[in-house]
This record gives sequence, structure tokens and C-alpha cells, in this order.
Amino acid sequence: MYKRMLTGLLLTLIAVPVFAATPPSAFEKIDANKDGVISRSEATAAGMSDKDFAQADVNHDKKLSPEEYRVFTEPKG
Ligand SMILES: [Ca+2]
Ligand SMILES: [Ca+2]
Repeated sequence: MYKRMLTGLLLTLIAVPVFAATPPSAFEKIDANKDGVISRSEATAAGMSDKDFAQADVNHDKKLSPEEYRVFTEPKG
């Protein structure tokens, strides 16, 4: 009777990672206050240089939107 329980447990263990396959993105980690944008101080705290921040901040609003961050971090070329 333990076998059935174990099978269920194993299925649970296997299924969970599949549904949780999308880990919190780097953006969400950097966005410390969860306001949906990366501020200059959040970027600095994450080790991003002023130069990189300025380059990533395409519309120069001193914040990085998820889109700006994605464009900046995705492989070029
Ligand atoms: Ca933020
Ligand atoms: Ca921006």
C-alpha cells in the first residue's frame, strides 16, 4: 500500500518542477521593491554599472522596464 503513495509522491515531485519551470527572472530579482521597473539604485545594487544602466534605459526615464531589460540582456546579433 505504500507503493501507491510513493507513486503519487513521485508524480507530484516530477510534476511540480514542470509547472514551476519558469524561475523568477533576473528582472524580478533585481526589482527589489516589486514595482515592475528597475530603478537606478536597484540596478546598482545588482552590480549593474551606470554605463550599462544608461545603455539599457532606452527611453531615458531612469528606469528599466521589463522590455528594456530583456532587450539589454538578450544575446545580440
Ligand atoms: Ca523596482
Ligand atoms: Ca526606461
